[in-house]
Amino acid sequence: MAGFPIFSSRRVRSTPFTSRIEAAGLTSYTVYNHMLLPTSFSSLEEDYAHLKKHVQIWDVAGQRQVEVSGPDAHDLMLKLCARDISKAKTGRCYYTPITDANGGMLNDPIVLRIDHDRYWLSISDSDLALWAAGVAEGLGMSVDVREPDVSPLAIQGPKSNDVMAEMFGEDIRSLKFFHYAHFDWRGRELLIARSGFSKQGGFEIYLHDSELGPILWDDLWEVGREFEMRVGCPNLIERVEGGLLSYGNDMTRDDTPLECGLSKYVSLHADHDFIGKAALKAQNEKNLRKGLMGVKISGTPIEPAKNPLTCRTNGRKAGIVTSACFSPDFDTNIGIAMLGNGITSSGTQVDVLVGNEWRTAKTTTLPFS
Ligand code: THG
Repeated sequence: MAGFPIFSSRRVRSTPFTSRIEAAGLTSYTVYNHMLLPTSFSSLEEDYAHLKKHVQIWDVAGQRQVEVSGPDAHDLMLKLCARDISKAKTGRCYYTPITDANGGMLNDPIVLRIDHDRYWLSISDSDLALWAAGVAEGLGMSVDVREPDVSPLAIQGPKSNDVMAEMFGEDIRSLKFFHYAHFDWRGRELLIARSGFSKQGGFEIYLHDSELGPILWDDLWEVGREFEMRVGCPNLIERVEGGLLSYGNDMTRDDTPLECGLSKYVSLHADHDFIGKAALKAQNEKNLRKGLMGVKISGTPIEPAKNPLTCRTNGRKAGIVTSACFSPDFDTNIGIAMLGNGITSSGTQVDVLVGNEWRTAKTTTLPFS
């Protein structure tokens, strides 16, 4: 993949782990929440094969936290989140869409209830703090919205349990998916969740003090040695296979969570109103005009594209492929597509423009299986 160097600054922020990932052979970056996020080390295919077999350490500090605290924090969260988190418990993580008044996707964070009046939203790539602060201001709520010094570090892959047990003790093996707890490290407590942007299993450490980034990294690195741990990052091939959606790529403000296949995280029958609820209810009653699906694209392996690929059926525009790559395990090109024009079922044939060549493709359900 061709590209240009990227210069960081106060705007394009480095992370507490930047020195370590650059020393370990980083080959490309993207920018996520105004922060550097690694996108490849060896190659997309090698990183992928290693992630599915061993264990990797990921600098995902770009998954910034928006902290909402104060007397009206809970009420503000109910206004913001499409998922009903009115009974959210501390020690749990909740994946939830956040929508504007039209039901358009603004973000899809993981919500952590840190205390009864304090939440963290572990955000995807949009300025959610501005939205949250604006909503709070407009409603005259008494809350504080800010970005705390918290940087997630992920340990992902089938051997992640072994690395984490060696580092933090055997108890961590019983931590359940999307639960979090505190674990001792060098005389302090680290918040650790069983979560992460892969389907290979793993953990996320929410480091609450940037200064400790390199020390935490080095300690994990030392422990990981015997488990063939490598540096990695969210992997395009693995996440497309698993149907993990990337905000800004697979979905934008032009799409609703219902169109994105996220309806199980939308609570249209909750007692309270959230922003976007009325619009989503109205949409739910009609048929959806478009929806996210998987596609298998024929022909030789394709390179990940900078822009969405155009799709058509019977010569008419049918939508776009938003993420695509070659999957070694499925031995075909796979993609995530937002398709309309009456395409709703799997097994439908569409044509996809790759470079200047029309390829045939077939729709499937997500995740790929
Ligand atoms: N971890 C943390 N913060 C994040 C991400 C993360 N913020 C940005 C981005 N990723 C948010 N997007 C997602 C999308 C999917 C999932 C997590 C974050 C995910 N989904 C599970 C799945 O699809 O299997 C299901 C979750 C559930 O059912 O509750 O894990 O990765 N800290």
